[in-house]
Amino acid sequence: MSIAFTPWPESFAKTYREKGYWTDRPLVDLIDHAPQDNVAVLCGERSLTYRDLCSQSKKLAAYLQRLGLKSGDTAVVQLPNIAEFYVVFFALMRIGVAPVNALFSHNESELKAYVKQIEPTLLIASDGHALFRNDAFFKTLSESSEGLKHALIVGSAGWADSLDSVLRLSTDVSLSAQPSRADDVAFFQLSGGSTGTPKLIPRTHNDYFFSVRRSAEICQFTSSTHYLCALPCAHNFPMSSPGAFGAFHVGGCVVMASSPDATTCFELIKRHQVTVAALVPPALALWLQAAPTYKDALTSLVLMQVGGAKLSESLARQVPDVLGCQLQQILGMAEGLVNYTRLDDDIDTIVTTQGRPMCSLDEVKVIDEAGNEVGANVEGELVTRGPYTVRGYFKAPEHNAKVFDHEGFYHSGDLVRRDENGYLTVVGRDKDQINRGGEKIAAEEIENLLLKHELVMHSALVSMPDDMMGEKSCAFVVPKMASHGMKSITLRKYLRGFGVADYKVPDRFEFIDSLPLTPVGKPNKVALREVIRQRLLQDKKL
Ligand code: AMP
Ligand code: DBH
Repeated sequence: MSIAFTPWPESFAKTYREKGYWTDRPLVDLIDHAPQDNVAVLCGERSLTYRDLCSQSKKLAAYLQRLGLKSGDTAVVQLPNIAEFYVVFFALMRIGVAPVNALFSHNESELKAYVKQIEPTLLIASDGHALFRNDAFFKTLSESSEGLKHALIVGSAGWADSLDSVLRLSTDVSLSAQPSRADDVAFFQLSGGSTGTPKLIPRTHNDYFFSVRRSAEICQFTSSTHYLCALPCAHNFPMSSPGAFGAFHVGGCVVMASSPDATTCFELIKRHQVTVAALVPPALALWLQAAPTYKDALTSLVLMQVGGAKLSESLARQVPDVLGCQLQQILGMAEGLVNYTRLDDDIDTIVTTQGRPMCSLDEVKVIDEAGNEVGANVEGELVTRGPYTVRGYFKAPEHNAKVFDHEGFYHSGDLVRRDENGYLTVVGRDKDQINRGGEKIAAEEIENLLLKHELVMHSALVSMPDDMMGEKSCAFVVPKMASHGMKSITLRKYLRGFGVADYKVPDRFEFIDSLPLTPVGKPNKVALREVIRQRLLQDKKL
């Protein structure tokens, strides 16, 4: 059985195939067709060749098949940056099981929401995460979703089957199952979101494979590429732009870093002669600070990719000198469209723009509020459709009706300017989201939780400027009683009680008597952002 999703119209699919963009191959070909003796993944002291990666993922696939998992089933996976992430991903691909790969920073609230949406059969997680040290949370999850029968845990928690033992002890690799069809859902990508519940993005083999292939080509990945995976491995950027999958596609090597921290990464770069790294701007800023002390550690690095949030021109300009390598900016989204500055672009284009779309069939329009296209260098909203941009979120008809128009264009909520050469520069955002140094927070999700507090009457979450992160989050709260004595710490604790990911807990709370409203009666977030900016100026925090 295949998983329901919004397909591309037949006429588009035909063009994408005719152009050779969709090749009808399953994603597992990324590793099955790679030179098997090459090293695919370096993780701590472990080194896995493509042969190892293939055989381990076959073992796991055979084991899961014996458990009864079948094509069309789904799984929730939450793993840190370890080699098993890829073993698991490709094992699931072999038998047509579609995972949601949660970020390791995700917590009870996010995992519950994913389980509710996809009703998985299987959970694969790590006992390195507090939620999975015992079976309590798994029990809660399986009570809410009756199909969720199986758990596999990395580590030695002892309450579920151990992934390590399956990979070590199992010998049977006989498989009767097949990958899902190439134009069916392969897995779900996560959206940064702007709504109360996080939306899932169904990605097909065909569309994702294309974006990986084309990205690897643009970034000139080869079998000598050593790619440092320092961002959370489940994120679309280090997975596919070109990311680990781009490295696999050309038989290159992925070096796993447990965090983007400069000292951790610099040691790995030196030890494994890393050639390409991908970061969000706050991590880049820390690398730039640390690099002068470690300069000889970075000599192998040829390309530094930066994306996920707006990079300032001043940081961008430092990269070639301080890191001794080339910069590439990327404006991407888990929904699809990815823009790259090209390796042979002039330096001004590289430091001032976020690149241009990766292929000629990416249709990008920049539109005004009335929906009309604006001219070159005029600000407007980026809307797009193309061979790897999805046509709808998973099971979200109402939200889809708002963000996908009748021609199938995805309205990104990003405000951009496009120059005469098609290069995009991000200038703002028209969606209710905070971009905390690349980590996206949907304002509504946190506002809804705050409103559940018995003493909260209204709440509005807005971004506030921050030197390091670009943006942080500030919650304006109107308490029910004027002399409330309510404290930030109370609300922080309250939110943590729901088990939301740490990065979503507001950095600052402001208690006010009423929210300023727009003419239609919604919280006036423009005004609130100005209020907090003024307060930060007063506090000399800006
Ligand atoms: P997500 O929906 O979580 O995949 O996040 C994608 C969003 O991240 C985009 O729509 C942009 O708002 C933001 N983004 C990604 N890359 C950049 C960048 N280079 N500059 C500014 N914003 C970015
Ligand atoms: O922020 C993103 O989602 C993002 C950034 C860079 C992305 O999805 C990508 C590249 O593929």
